[in-house]
Amino acid sequence: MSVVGIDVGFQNCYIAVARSGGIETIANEYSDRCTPACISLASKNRTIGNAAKSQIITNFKNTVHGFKKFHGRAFDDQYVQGEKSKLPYNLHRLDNGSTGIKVRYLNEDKVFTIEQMTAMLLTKLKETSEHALKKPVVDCVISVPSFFTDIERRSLMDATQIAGLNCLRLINDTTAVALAYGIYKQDLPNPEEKPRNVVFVDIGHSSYQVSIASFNKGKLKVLATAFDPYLGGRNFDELLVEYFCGDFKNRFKLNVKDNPRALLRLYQECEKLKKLMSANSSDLPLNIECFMNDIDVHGKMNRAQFEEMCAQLWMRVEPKIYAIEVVGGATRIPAIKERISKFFGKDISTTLNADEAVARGCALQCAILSPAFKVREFSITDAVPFPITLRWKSPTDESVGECEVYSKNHAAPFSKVITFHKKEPFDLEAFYSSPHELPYPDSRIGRFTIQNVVPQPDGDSSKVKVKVRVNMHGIFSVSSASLIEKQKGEAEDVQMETEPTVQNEGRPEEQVGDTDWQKNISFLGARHGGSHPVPDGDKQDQAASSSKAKSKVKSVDLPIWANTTRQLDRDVLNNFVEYEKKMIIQDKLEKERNDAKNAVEEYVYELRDKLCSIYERYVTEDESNRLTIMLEDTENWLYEEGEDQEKEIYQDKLFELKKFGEPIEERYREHEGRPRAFDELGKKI
Ligand code: ATP
Ligand code: K
Ligand code: MG
Repeated sequence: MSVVGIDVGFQNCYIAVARSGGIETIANEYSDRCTPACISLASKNRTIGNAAKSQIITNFKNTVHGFKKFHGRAFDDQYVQGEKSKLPYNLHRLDNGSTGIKVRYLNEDKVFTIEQMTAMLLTKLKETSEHALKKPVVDCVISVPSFFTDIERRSLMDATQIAGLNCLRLINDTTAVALAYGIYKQDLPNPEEKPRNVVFVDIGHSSYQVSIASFNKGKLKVLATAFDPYLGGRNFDELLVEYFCGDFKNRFKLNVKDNPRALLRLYQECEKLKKLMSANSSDLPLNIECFMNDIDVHGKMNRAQFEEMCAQLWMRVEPKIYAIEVVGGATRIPAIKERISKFFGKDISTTLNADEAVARGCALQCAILSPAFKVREFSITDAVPFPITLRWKSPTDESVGECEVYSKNHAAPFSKVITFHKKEPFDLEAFYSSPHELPYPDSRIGRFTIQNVVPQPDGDSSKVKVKVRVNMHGIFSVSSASLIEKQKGEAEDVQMETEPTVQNEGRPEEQVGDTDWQKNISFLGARHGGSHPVPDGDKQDQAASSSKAKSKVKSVDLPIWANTTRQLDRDVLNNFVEYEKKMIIQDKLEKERNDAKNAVEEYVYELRDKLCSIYERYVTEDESNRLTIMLEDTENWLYEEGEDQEKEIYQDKLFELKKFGEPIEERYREHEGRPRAFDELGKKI
């Protein structure tokens, strides 16, 4: 079992793994611990990560980045439409209304879903971890913005499946940071003592997340979360880009926005400038050669100017700050740090690695969930970011009702059992209670039909127990339902209740007793936690047996028909899984083909070099001339008809060359080896 944590950022991804007893962040094939969230599609393959990032400008129409927040969003969504106008690649409306990305791939127009795009990225991250761990990676924990709604989380989960990963938990970014912070702390208060409260701030490229967590020995509980899903480092880049677009229009008469390549270059340069300004308060230059119409442009900016320009954005930083621990690339901006510190009235702390804390937290969570890995017991209770309401109705029954089953900041994961009294199948509709505070346009979560409900033999309503749950991933579901059959002579179940009752479900030892909440609704249990992956509903038996007590009721499981908005169909998902595998093979074949070609090229250079140096003494002039011509021909061939051939053709070419090269190599080695062998012998004597 692999222990891998992945921070899938809007711009930057990081991987941490458990290795030789500790958690470490690992580097990719470019010795870079950051893998850009970037995918470039081409006529023969796709490139992902660093290699793709270097194609942002050259292959701008087919190089995809900045798509993380399209998960679960309709094409017509306001956010998607707003982004669309700024993106160099094309978005496309899929048949089901969701957002697709249209590119040229393998010389064809192709539309990929967002799940497929993220799966591509995950494939790369999976391969990087497999390379580091030298074994297959399937199990992992992946980070997600705390404000992601049900649909966005489901969509991300689909992506993990397409990539062949088994995501044990989607963990909120700031919860991962809290775990990375707390698990090694030796001085946390004892369980019965007053907890230590810490505020975590993560400002990345696209969003701003804050959470307050309380710590005691062996556990952390997220008390509250807050966020601005639309404020991050990119907003500052955008302001700089705007400024220089205006500046270049005035001084150089250039319409940068009409030229996607120039605009992308300007974005890159402005991001660099922004980073430089974090460390420097003096005037800094921005120079781009051959920017547009063969014109070199130059401009300048300093921190004070920048801060003035961003006045609107600083205001958005302030209201939500209570911070102590800050992470995320954009928290390196001095003015941001200043605001945070000012608001809080004390110095902020940056004890965590700003770039890697999320990934490390993910890996730690994975290690905790892994039975194969020993790690300190640490329980994590997260918070529900948006309140969830359940509404019920039957086809004939007039009684429509609803109740908020999860309040804002309610502990999660958490299960509840709701008892209904029904004579026929009925529908449950789950939705977010306060659409206005939702950073997503659709408050629906899903519709769940409780099937096979029948009256009792005597015509009375049946007692139906429905279990709802916010699971490890922060995803809501109606996980099970059962009909309690009345036994003859038992008075207990005969009483008629019109209102359903809600019970919290939890481990018996954690029961906190009844808490009156609303008329006819009582809370009985506690957190549904524990430190092992809990598939939906598997605590059912344990919970049922503990609450069943002495009564001899018979319960019958009821099928549930679930219709959650915009989740991929099984068949569609399976097709995507197969297609991802095909693309992986295609990339592998293309790599082998390129390697074979490079091998020919390298051999040409190597042999030519050696012919006029170390091999000189071992070839006749005639032989050398013939071979030199042959090498030159091969080199020309590589640039002409040999530019784009099958792997086998390159292998044959190399074989041909080696037929001439290797005998020389042998003669050389024999001669060179002889005196050395004598030396060795001499030493022994
Ligand atoms: P998100 O968390 O929104 O999904 P992310 O995780 O990809 O995004 P991070 O890697 O945490 O984002 O941060 C990237 C942002 O931080 C970029 O906007 C980048 O320009 C900015 N950044 C990085 N270093 C600095 C610096 N020294 N000064 C200013 N900004 C910086
Ligand atoms: K990141
Ligand atoms: Mg991030």
